[in-house]
Amino acid sequence: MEDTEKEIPNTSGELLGSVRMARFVARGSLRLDAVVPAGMNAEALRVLADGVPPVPYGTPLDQAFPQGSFVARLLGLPRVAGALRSLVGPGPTVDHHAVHIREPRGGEAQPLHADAIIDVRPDAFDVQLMYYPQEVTLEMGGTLSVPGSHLRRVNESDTGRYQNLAGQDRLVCPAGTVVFLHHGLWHGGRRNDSDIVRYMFKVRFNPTVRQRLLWDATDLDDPRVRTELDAHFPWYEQAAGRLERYNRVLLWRELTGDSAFDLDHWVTRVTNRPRKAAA
Ligand SMILES: O=C(O)CCC(=O)C(=O)O
Repeated sequence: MEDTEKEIPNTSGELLGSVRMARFVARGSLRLDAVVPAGMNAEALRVLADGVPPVPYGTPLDQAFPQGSFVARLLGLPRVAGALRSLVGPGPTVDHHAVHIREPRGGEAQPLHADAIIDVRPDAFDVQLMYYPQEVTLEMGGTLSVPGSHLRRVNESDTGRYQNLAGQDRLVCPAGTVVFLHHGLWHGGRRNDSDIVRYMFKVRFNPTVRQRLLWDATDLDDPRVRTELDAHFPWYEQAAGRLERYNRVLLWRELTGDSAFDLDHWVTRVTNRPRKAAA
């Protein structure tokens, strides 16, 4: 594909550092509180109520939303653009987008799910941006998500029978918050028990470049990178989330190109296939 980087409306923005990338790899999400200015949040309530025209699957980002439109400006905000570029690189395509409206005192909580079908890509991932133009209170039923669940691959709502999991996160956030989710993260909209309509705008992005060292990796050797990658989440079974830590190592190796990286020898042990003949 032609290098369209210079035409992309969002610039490289403010790139993430390695510690935040490692946190994303461990948690499966990145939260940017109140990154969208108040004026744009007020505008968003009108724009989202009117609906955002659909775009065909796989539309290059620079062609998906008209220049100067609300969504183009949202995605061009330096911290939003920088996070997106750090995660999926320059020139992503828009998989799809949707305005999610949860009516006041209406509807039901969504079952816990991962979007789309099981997607086990070990060396690439999509991200979903979720934008909340209003302050979201607990009553408004913010999006539920389960930190660290994204690498436990499930088919859509296989997880729907789980009502509550230890350590789950019910989003409560200030207006203008943007959250990026790894495509595999288990999540679901909660019931809105307030009198206020709750809006959320979601866009899924597919990378078009290899997801390797796309962030500001000058702090790659910071010891907090390893601490983040080793994070434990309360829903893991007794074995302390070995499978999750194992899968994080695989992903971190892909993202950095460091094929020797490991935590507690897990991947080194499992990938050990000596070829040397015995003397
Ligand atoms: O409404 C929400 O908070 C989340 C909805 C959602 O992510 C979904 O429908 O997949």
